Amino acid sequence: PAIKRRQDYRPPAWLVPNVDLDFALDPGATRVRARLEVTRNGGAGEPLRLDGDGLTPLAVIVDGVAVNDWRLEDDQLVIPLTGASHVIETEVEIAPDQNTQLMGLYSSGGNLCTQCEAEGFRRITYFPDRPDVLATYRVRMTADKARYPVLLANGDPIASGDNDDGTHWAEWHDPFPKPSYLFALVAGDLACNAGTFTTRSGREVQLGIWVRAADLAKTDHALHALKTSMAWDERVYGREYDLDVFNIVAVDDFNFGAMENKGLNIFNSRYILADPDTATDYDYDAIAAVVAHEYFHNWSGNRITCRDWFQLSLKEGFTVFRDQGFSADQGSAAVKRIEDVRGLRASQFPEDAGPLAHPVRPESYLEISNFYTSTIYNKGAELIRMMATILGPARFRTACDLYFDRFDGTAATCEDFVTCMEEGGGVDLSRFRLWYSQAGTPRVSASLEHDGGRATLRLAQQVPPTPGQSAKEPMVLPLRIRLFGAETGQPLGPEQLVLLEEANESIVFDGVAERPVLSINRGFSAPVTIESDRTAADLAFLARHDDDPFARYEAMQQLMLDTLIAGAVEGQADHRAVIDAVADTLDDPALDPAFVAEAVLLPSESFIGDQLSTVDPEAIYRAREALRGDLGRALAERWRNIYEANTSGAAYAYTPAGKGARRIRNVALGYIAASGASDAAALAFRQFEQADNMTDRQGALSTLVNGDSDLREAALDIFYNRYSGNGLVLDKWFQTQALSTRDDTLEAVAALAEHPSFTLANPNRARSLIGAFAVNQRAFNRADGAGYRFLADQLIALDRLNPQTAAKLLPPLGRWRRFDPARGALMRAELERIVATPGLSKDLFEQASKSLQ
Ligand code: DPP
Ligand code: ZN
Repeated sequence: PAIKRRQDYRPPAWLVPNVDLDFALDPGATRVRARLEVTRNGGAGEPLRLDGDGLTPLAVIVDGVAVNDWRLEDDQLVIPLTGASHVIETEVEIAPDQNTQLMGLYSSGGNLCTQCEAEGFRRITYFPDRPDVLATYRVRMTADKARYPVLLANGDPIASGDNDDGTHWAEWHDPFPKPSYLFALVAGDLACNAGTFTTRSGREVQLGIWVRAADLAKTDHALHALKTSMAWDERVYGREYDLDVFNIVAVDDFNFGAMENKGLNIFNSRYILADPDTATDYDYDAIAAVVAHEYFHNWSGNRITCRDWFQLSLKEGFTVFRDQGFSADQGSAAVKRIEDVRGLRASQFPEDAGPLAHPVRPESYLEISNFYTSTIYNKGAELIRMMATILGPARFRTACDLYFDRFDGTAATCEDFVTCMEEGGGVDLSRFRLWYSQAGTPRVSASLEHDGGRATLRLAQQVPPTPGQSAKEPMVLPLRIRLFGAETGQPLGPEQLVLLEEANESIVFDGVAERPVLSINRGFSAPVTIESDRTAADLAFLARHDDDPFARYEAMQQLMLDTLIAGAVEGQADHRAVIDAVADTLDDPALDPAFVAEAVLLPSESFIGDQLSTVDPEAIYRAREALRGDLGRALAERWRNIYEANTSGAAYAYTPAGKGARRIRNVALGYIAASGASDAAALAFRQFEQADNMTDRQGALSTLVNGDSDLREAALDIFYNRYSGNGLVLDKWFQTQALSTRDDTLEAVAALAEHPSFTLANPNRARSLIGAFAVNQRAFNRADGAGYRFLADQLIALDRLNPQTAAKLLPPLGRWRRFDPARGALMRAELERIVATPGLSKDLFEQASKSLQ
């Protein structure tokens, strides 16, 4: 297969200003007729090239005349054309029922829906399927009225009617030129939770959340989140909605979380459906964030799209940054920032340190689906955040306005965005651009010297080599810094924004009488790793006194991490400093319980592993369990008090206070269990039985699942039977068991893969068992390699159905350099087995072959 390169970009030879599509919808055989108005764009003599994937042309008509001088080159339909503009008509037949890849037009739960990003439209009809070809679409659908009473597409509905044969039809028109990846249609038996939103200029928008009738009661949260998002984007970015309708449809089978099709978002049902009995607080938060994300794409993605797929972060990084800002404004901004950094460290940092590392603007790819990564999304969002930090809020807003104004209606590049940040913000970002081209997480070492009244901060940065990039230049790192007096606990002067641009720099602070303690990278202002010479005492001091909540959390994490690393490497460690710091945090009445819950959680096993040159999963597990046990026992009374104090009789409410109480209570339950208390399982089981919400029920189940009490099996059975008809909750049942810390987790997961409720055909289900297991560091990395073999077997099977989802689950196998040679050899053997599999998709081939390098 051919590698695509960024530098090979050429403007399209033909444009398609208008397209009419006519669908005769049927799950077994859908006829698609397309009428394309094409106009030459430069270069005379170029034939028209239309992408197709698995299509066969039934007819090709040029300017009203059937022709046969077309040819197929690979999957492209090539039509010789002589003039400057023509009308091309084609007809194809596709089978939505057979579409297990879930790209293009497919069936889900008896309904028909589409997914076209990145290159799914070519599985529906012949078209120049690239994001810089913008067309206005008119779509006509005909379908059986009893089976598919609802027909939706992009834009506004313009006409509909009934035929004599039991079918009906509808026409939709989208006046905004859009790339083909934003095309969507839905035909189904769906109920609607309807609402309205009036934009600030007075446009009344009809909102609809479409689901199967039985799920209608679970859509209020999503509808509320949509209205809140619409108002937020007007207030914060000055962006208004632009059509008369905005529809969201939830489907159970979906590769992504959701898709921002113009006026017709299609969602994975896990990011729409919620009620207290079935969704956790985390689910509620995620639903609001994803609804906001897809809505925000209407401007950052749809009104301004990407010139080519190498620019994917232009829309994804910016839109993640926007949804992070939205979520921060809905509750605790500090806790949101902590969660986002935790997520970045769990997925992006390992990606940046492994064989699949790539820049935020990649240079090449085999399969674009493999580049919907944490680097494009989450590191991309950090790049926007750094520019916003450098510009400050007012100038950042001016620069965003300039970007939206200048590039509205076009397909733009990351470079266009940075140029607007420069012009609108009045800053020079020449060197900053390295963030788009250099992969790897920079490491910054910081040491602070104090001599007389002067403090000197020495900073050094280094960007590690990544595949294809052995030598790196120093980056521009915005570091928010503040010094605190070690004796008084008071800040020594205001916070400063230091722009570290060289490999080595020193910063001098005068008039520092007291010994200073360094608070650095406050708010996680740059996505880097900080190595400092701060002692355990200094970290404990910051965990108590820092006025930046993120820095306070971070000091605690660093203290825990140092202790855990010592425990893993030396087999034992002094736990007193961590215990004291956790006690102080628990005792501080000024702190928000949601923040406390984050601050007292230990770093994950994999994050501890990421700090070590060779990961020893057993030693890390033991060190972490030892510290958890000591914290549980040393602070036993506190955990009990917190547990009781946060057990209110009041009914479930999704409010910041309710969320915080449930969070800290479940953390306390975890520590009570870790202490080895004899009543821990009974306590968890009581919570499990009495819970009036999924957060408490799943929290209790997770605790029970790690143990070996009889109550474990009882709880799993009750949970399964109670929710056997609810796929989203069954996903939790599979996932909770796949994440268990027990010794027999692999055997349990292998048995679950044979469970009647398990299927690889549904991406959520596959991820809930296979994906969750592969990030369970100790279970997956069993010394005998059985975890690796299990994953490889599952991926090979999944690849035959759904290559995109299979490829997304491969990266844990590529971490072989991080482990001992014996494990490394076992991982490589499985990667080689995957690569050698006949008929492998290019998705999985790209991931596996790159992971071997
Ligand atoms: N649907 C995915 C997202 O919104 C891809 N655009 O990020
Ligand atoms: Zn997105």
